[in-house]
Amino acid sequence: MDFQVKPLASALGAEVIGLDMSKPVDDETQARLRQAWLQHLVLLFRGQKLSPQNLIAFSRRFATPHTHENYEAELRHPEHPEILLVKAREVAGRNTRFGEQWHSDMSFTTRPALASVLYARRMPPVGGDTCWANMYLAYETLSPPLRRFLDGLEVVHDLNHGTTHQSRPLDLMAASRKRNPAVRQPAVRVHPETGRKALFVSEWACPQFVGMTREESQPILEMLFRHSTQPQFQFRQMWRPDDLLIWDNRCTVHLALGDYTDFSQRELLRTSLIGEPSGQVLTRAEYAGAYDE
Ligand SMILES: O=C(O)CCC(=O)C(=O)O
Repeated sequence: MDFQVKPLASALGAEVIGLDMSKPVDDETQARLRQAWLQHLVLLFRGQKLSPQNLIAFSRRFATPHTHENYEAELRHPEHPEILLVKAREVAGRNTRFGEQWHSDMSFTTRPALASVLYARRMPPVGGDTCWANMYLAYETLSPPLRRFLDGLEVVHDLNHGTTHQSRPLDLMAASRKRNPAVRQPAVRVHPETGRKALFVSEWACPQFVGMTREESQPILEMLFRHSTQPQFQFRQMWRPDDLLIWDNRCTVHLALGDYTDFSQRELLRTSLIGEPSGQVLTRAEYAGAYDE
């Protein structure tokens, strides 16, 4: 099957032109798509008319979709637990959006997502873009001493560290922590398919390095968050309805911009593809102070 791949930014992101992803794809085409994806990290397919089943079938060609047991039930599609409903909703009286801070999906679990897929259903006329940053470049552009320092380090990934969760009442926080206890992850991961190293820290999830205090960790982490998300490492997606996009969570972080006011206008469907095992759940002793007694 014939298709073109058009880069959309210098750092990452490309559009695939000429394929209808509601139809089956032969093995050779799928292998070429995977190569393009590994090279560009984010692939966009415009104008796709997909049913939930088509979306799951597209996702399954890359890896097994997660069924999202560790997410709140109301976020899951009522008939297809492989699909998350990505839209703003009210939690404890506050409008909450998905992905308000930079993150890599499910990094706060011991099976961080290999990839995620978003399919745009409704979009506001302006705003609501999503940005991705290339974490290979983030790692490779650090100085050799800092790379050596990070190579041996582990970092805490905690879903409840994010600002969305921090503003929740304690009972919701406790339920959330029960579903997703904090984990330790390598600060630098070797991508299993490309062999390249990528920085694995994010503003949403990472309060500190393992074995270091928060006071010691925070200046270094803040520098890494700034460094890794600088504009020249980014691709920005301006959504249109029927856009289908897949990204590699093993070497990117992303952020949803909240610059729109009518929350009912934006809705996407997401699948999360199960990744390689990584990290371990932290004990209370290892992550002192973060658990509410
Ligand atoms: O709404 C978006 O654009 C992105 C949502 C997001 O961050 C996620 O699904 O992880």
